[in-house]
Amino acid sequence: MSRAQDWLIWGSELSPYSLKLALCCRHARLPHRLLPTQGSWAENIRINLRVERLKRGGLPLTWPQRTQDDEYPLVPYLFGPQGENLYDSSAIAEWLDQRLPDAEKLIPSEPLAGFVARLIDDYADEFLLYVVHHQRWVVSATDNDAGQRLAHEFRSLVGPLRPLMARHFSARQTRRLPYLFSVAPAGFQIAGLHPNRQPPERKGFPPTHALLERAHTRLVDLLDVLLATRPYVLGDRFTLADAALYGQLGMNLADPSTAKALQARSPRLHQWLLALHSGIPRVVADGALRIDDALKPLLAEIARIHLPLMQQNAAAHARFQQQGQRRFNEAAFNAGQALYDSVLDGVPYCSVAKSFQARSWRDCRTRWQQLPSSTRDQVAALMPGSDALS
Ligand SMILES: N[C@@H](CCC(=O)N[C@@H](CS)C(=O)NCC(=O)O)C(=O)O
Repeated sequence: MSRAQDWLIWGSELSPYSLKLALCCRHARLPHRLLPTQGSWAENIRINLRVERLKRGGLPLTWPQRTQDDEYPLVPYLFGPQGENLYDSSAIAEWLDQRLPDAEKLIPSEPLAGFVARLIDDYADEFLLYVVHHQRWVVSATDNDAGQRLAHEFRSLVGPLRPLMARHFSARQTRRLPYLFSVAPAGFQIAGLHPNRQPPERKGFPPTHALLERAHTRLVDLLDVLLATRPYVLGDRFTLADAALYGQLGMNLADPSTAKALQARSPRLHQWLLALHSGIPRVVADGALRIDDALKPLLAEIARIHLPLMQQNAAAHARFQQQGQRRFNEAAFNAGQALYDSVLDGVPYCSVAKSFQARSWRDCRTRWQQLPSSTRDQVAALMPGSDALS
């Protein structure tokens, strides 16, 4: 197959959603390259312009359908040889499923397994991002080389400016910590770290470092136990739930302090992430899925953190919309607008209302309402707190 036939992912190994998307493409056997790192100078310029044209509405979006609550990210995007333009790693998984037989679909067609796979995907996309971004820029702040790795990926475009790009990107991601739910306690300092790499506190925002680190510890512990009983999260074959958890937790495989702690504390999970990072998922036995009691700890974690956070965000978003607020997400956060206070897992927090999360929660609740009542009962039996979905 010539390079001209390749599908192109505009993304980065630093991005959990790019890792997730690339793994889904490997699973679907879609021939692809990751740009800019695997692209030529000319290709990278061309694709970069294609991203900008798409964002400005100058090119048709193949999939998904957008709503006013969605926003285009920096990465990832998927571009096809026949002019296809796609974004959003979960939506692309849906799109890839069209080309997969039932027994290999990323989103299982069985109602119970399909719903649970999407719920785990939402939890990973909307909350775990906060946990792993914190692990990189706080817990692994002194030894992560993320900035250099990004500059290396963009070497064909930035040439001698790589060191500048590396520093700029690291400072940027550190500055964004409070927007991504990681707020330092007053006076928090990491010895030996440059001032623009010090994890920030924010006036009026309660600290959340401990909340995120406890959530990380609970998750890696329960996944290490779960993966001792099955090759993939939902059973004997790979699904979107695996891709989503791998995308987020796999991002920290390159962050030394977090990776070392993960290997020591959750060796099976660490090995599982390494295997997905370098390989193609395989179907084990007859690929049966098991939505059973073994999933209760993971679903309890989702009910403990993700469901209340999505509910609180959706309520704040609706409240601000009623008040005529039109700006949400990072732009509002940076302007000190659409901020709300609440409590998560017993910890007070302050955050900005996020329209894309309100949309994700709306879609999740629609899927819940469309489930047969017997399936809702099965979910409720496995996940106390599922009434939050009603
Ligand atoms: N829902 C999107 C999320 C993509 C996303 O949030 N990407 C991050 C990079 S990992 C981003 O572009 N963040 C905005 C920024 O860094 O300015 C997906 O699943 O693909």
